[in-house]
Amino acid sequence: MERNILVTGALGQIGSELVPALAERYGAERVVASDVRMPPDGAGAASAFEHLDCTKTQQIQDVVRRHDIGAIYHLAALLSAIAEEKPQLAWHLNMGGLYRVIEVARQNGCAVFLPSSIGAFGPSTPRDDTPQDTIQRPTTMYGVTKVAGELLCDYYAGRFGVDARGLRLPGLISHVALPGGGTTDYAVDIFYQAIRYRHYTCFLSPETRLDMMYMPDATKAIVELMAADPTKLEHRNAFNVTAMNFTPDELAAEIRKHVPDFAIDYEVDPLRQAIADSWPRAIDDGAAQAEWGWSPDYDLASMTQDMLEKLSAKLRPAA
Ligand code: AKB
Repeated sequence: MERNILVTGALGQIGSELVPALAERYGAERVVASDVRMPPDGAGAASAFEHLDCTKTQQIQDVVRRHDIGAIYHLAALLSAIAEEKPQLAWHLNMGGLYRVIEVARQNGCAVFLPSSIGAFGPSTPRDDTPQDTIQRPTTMYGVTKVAGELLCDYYAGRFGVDARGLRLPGLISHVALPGGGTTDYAVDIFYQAIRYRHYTCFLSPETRLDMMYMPDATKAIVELMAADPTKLEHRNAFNVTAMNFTPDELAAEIRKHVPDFAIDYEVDPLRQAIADSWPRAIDDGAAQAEWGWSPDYDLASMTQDMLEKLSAKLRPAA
């Protein structure tokens, strides 16, 4: 019989859409959602919800054994800006959580998915067409935990045979759950403000170019990577993946095609600007394309149109 799937950090930006995607592919009865917070409405698309603090080994062990878990999608982590404000907590949660999860995975024969990030690169990395294998000397605590996480997963795969896989995700755009604490969060906030007020004040400068992806593509990438033939995966723990890259100015221009009176101005936040300036402008995801057939469905135009449609419906006052 197939073993079950555990998602940590299930109430976060990725988890809110990954749980339904996993339930659709594998059946809701096989998916267990967990988070350190309690859900407002029960288990949602999963069969069960567990209150789980990933810095507590015993709690992870109990959930994995009780639900006969065979794969852990480990999403619980702090994002870049909040990690830079609270570096000690970021190390404790991002590294301490991963170490405990992968140890429990080793003991129980589970596969592990880990989201890495474009934040795993730093100012000495080539910023355009950033190769899959290149210099990784990040200058943020978030980046330090992401590179260390990639290496830890490689180590557990090589040393203990843990089927650990991962993606270097770009900024993620979603109409379901807010990100909270990231450098790329502007690309979500801007849609809420465009619909509500026709105006947005951006915390990154107009020409800051970063890779981005719409959440349906991100959940597709995660699900497809974990289902991929392991014999074809050379870079199993840290595939560059992207779908588009743009600047705040270019995103505002695209929104203006649908909301003609939308205006943007800029009040640059030095912390988040410095983080963005240390990241690549455009990464090369050729290895993901070659090794497991990665191909996104959404570009800037189709993402913008879908975001505005879905968010307008969500934010419309009830009749
Ligand atoms: C962040 O901005 O921290 C994340 C990321 C790119 O990893 N969205």
